Amino acid sequence: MPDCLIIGKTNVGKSLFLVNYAAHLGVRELALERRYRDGRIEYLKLTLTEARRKLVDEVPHCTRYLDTINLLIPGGKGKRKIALTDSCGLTDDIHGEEDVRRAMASTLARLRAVEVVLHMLSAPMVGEAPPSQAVSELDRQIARFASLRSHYALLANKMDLDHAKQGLARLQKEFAGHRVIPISALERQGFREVSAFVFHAAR
Ligand SMILES: Nc1nc2c(ncn2[C@@H]2O[C@H](COP(=O)(O)OP(=O)(O)O)[C@@H](O)[C@H]2O)c(=O)[nH]1
Ligand SMILES: [Mg+2]
Repeated sequence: MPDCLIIGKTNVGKSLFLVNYAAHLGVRELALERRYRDGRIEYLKLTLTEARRKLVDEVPHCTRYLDTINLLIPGGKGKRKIALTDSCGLTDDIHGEEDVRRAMASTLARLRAVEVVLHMLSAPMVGEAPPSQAVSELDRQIARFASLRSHYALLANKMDLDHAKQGLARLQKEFAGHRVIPISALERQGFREVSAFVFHAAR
């Protein structure tokens, strides 16, 4: 089964996307495989409400493990199975906490191993920033690295917010040549386009 990784900075909406995208695909209860850095694996069953409460955070924080769910992605005449993993948010600077640095390292290790990468950015953040700071070096490196080895798409999230359109236009220019899919994890917009991309990538 192809592995698909959601990667990006903290607070861009990775975890909310995981939950709401699963809901959009008809999942009513999330069966999560939670992999800790030391190799320990925990299996959790969460309702969508529980998952949103436990996984999504307004205060930027780091998911210190990799959470994976199996999904059936519709497309064409059939469905394809993928394993979708939510990862620890990355930061531009070296994080002060050892634990977080290690979690980020596991995210990068996973990035090397997966077939499909969904690289998430916050479109309003990109739109609001001064042009020179709109896209960070970290995001450029993820794009460069991931697009060479995996099926790669950039998800421009939070399209429901102000400045998102401007951010999307910037992303399309900065990442010309890459697939950029505008979405709102909150309002579940753009999910069919994500499915179309993942379905083809997962063949
Ligand atoms: N308005 C809006 N808020 C969002 C969207 N996606 C995520 N958020 C919010 O952004 C914050 C961070 O979300 P989270 O999924 O925890 O981000 P993560 O750190 O990348 O996993 C939470 O307060 C979410 O409710 C979106 O599409 N629109
Ligand atoms: Mg998260």
